[in-house]
Amino acid sequence: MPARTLRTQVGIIGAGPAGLLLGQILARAGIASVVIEAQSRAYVESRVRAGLMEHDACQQMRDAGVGARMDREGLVHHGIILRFGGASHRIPLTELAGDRHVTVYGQQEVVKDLIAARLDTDLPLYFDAPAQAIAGIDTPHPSIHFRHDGADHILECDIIAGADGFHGISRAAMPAATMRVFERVYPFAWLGILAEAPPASHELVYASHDRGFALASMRSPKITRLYLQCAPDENLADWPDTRIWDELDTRLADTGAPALSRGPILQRGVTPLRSFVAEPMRSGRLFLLGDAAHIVPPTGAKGLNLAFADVHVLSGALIDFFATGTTTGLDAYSDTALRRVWKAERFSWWMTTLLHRFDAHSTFERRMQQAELDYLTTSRAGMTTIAENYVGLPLL
Ligand code: RFL
Ligand code: PHB
Repeated sequence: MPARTLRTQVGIIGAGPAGLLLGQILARAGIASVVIEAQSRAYVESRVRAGLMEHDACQQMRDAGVGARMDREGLVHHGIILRFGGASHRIPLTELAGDRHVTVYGQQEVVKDLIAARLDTDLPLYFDAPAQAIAGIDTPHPSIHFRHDGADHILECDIIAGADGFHGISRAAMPAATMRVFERVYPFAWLGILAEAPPASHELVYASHDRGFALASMRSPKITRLYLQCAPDENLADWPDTRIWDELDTRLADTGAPALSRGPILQRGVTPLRSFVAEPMRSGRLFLLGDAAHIVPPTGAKGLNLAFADVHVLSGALIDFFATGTTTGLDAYSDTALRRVWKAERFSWWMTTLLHRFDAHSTFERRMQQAELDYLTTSRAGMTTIAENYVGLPLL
């Protein structure tokens, strides 16, 4: 059977936060797109990942007309807690970072809101439609080859947005000769759980402990999200529920704070930690966004926010391009996006290095971490550095 040929202005590979937000902003500007997603709708709507949105990322949701439920249900936070040596130290984010705050709102809720908005338009979003090849990126009409409903499809476009995450096909379609990759793989991972238990703290707690890092986050007043530093090849079968809770209690201990409430564990998983940047983020008519171009370790809560920041830069450039034919914004996309990407990479790497236990560290290096934490939490300048980065650097 011959392949079915479709046409659009922007072909978007991936219905994660990056691809969906891009499609939504373009739709509101009258620009047609087709979104192609390898997985099912149920799968992408239930994938538990990020939870923390920067100040400007929330505004991007509102500006795209999808902020109403986030504003109703999201939890606004004005501070975070750094916990070490058994004591808690609050970083007053809003006070130090120009009246900006962060919002706890699960990534799958962001994805659900964006999918619902997409389905309200008559623009196509194909689930269970893996892109298999990208062709003609150096021509005015590149194309995406994908499978859907047992048939081959070819999507002809003016522009391709590769928003297909770290394991997608878009980055691999960039010419290897001009691409540079920068990478750090950390010697640990995070064991994450979602539990039906009220959070013990109203604010997120980042704990540095001799046994390893731990993080207490949340999704709602009834649901906690908790993480433990573990080995990269950690076997979940070795972690019955009581071991997970006991280890969280040990690492998150603070005599002055309430203990964790325990409850049924609804979801669990192990996430490796990596820093990764591919440069440039554009070749010809193919533009990479989000995790397809860069990965940060989750310690700084930057991945989703960085994907949104890429969308901000690319959507502006595409709106100009389709309105006037100018390529100025498109030509500047990679350099503009990368300036912010590298600063988020730096913050995420620094928070990771500051808070985790490294087996290769000597006792001297552990003392350096403790002295740095002590400095940061007692200096207004130190706390301001954390606050400014945590609420998010300005969009470019
Ligand atoms: P995504 O979300 O990976 O979406 C890519 C989509 O592309 C699809 N796809 C394809 N579709 C068609 N054809 C193909 N050949 C395809 N190959 C792949 C995939 O199925 C998928 O639906 O990338 P995007 O949009 O760039 O979004 C990035 C974010 O998902 C990611 O950065 C964050 O989740 C990272 N992250 C966090 N970010 C934050 O900003 N704040 C946080 O608090 C935070 N916590 C986290 C995190 C990531 C975590 N994990 C599990 C990696 C916590 C964790 C545990
Ligand atoms: C989360 O709630 O999933 C979360 C929050 C903050 C992080 C990472 C993950 O730094």
